[in-house]
Amino acid sequence: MAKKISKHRAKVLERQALAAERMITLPERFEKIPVISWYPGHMLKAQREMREKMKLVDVIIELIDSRIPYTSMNPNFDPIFQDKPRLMLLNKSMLANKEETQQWIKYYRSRGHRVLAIDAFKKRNLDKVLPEIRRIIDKAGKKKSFRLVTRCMIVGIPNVGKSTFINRMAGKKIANTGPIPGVTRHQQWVTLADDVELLDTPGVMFPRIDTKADELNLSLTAGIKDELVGEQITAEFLIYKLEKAGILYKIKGFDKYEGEELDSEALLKNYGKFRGFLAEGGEADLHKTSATLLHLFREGDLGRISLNTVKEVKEIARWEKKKRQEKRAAEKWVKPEDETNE
Ligand SMILES: Nc1nc2c(ncn2[C@@H]2O[C@H](COP(=O)(O)OP(=O)(O)O)[C@@H](O)[C@H]2O)c(=O)[nH]1
Ligand SMILES: [Mg+2]
Repeated sequence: MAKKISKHRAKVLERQALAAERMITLPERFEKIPVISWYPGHMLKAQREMREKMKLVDVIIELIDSRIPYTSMNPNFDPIFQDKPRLMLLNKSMLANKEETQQWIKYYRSRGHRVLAIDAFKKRNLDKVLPEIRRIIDKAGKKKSFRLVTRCMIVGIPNVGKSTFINRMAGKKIANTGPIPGVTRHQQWVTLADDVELLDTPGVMFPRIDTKADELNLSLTAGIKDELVGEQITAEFLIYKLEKAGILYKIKGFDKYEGEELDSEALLKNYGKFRGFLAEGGEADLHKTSATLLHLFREGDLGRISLNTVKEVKEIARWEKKKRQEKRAAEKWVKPEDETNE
C-alpha cells in the first residue's frame, strides 16, 4: 500500500514539475505565491477505502465540476478504477457556460468517455442517468444472470455534489451534504430502481493541483477551503477570470471601471467601497468584500462561467507532447556518443 502511494506521489511530483516548467499562465500577482502542498491524511484514508470497495461495484460514476472539467478530474485515479465501466457526470452545469460545457462533452466523448451534463441541485438531466447506466452495463456485456443489480459508486473531489446527487436520485435525504467528506459511518446500498443501487459512501478523490491556476480554480469552486489558498487572492482571481470572460464590467460596482486598467486588488477595494463594506479608517473591508464576492459567484449570481476551457487544455497537451518529443530526441542524440566512448 505504502509503495503505491509513494508511486502516486512521484507521478504527481513529476507532473507538477512539468507544469511548473510549462507556463506562467497567470498574472504575476497570482503566480508569485507558491502552490500549496496539500495532501491531507483523511484523503489518503478515503482513497484506501475507495480501493477496498472497488470489488463491490460494477460502475463508477465520476462527478466532475462543470466549471472545471479539467481540474476536478484527476487522472491519477485511473489505476484505482481499473477497467470498471465509468460514467462521467458534469455536475453543477447550470453554473457553467453552456457552450463551453458542450465543448467539454465533445472533448471527453472523443476520448472514449461516457459523459452527461447534469445539475443535481436543479435536477437537470437526472432522468438520463439511469438509462445511461443501463446502456453502459449492456455495452460492458454483463449478463443479467450474473448479477441482477448494477452497483454504482459515486466518486469525485470534495464539494462536487456527490451527496446532493445521491439524495436527489434517491428522492430522499440519504447522505449529509456539506463540504466535509466521509460523513457516513456505515456502508449502505441505496436502491434507485429494481436493477440499480448506489453505494452511499462516496469516494473522495484528490483534486488535481499542478499549477497555481488549478489551485485557484479549486478554491474558487470551493473544492478546497478558502483559508488554504486565501480568501482575498481567490476573490482577486475571480475578478481576473470575470474580466477575461467578458462579464466583469457588466456587474454593478465594477461597471464604471471599464477601460481603466486597474489591477485586481484595486478593483476589489473599489467594489468593497461601492457595497459600503468599510473597515476602520474608511478603507474597504477586504475580508467582507472577498467573502461576499465569492458567495455571489458560488451561488451563480455573477453569471455562468467556465474556468477551464477546452482550448487551454488542448494547448497544454500540445506543449507536453512537444516537450516529450524534445526529450526523446535529446536522448537519441546522446546514445550514439555513449556507445563510441565505450
Ligand atoms: N448549483 C449547484 N449546486 C450544487 C449542485 N450539486 C451540489 N451543489 C452544492 O454544492 C455544495 C456541496 O454539495 P455536496 O453534495 O455536499 O458535495 P460532496 O462533498 O461532493 O458530497 C452544496 O452546497 C450543494 O448545495 C448542483 O448541481 N448545482
Ligand atoms: Mg458529501
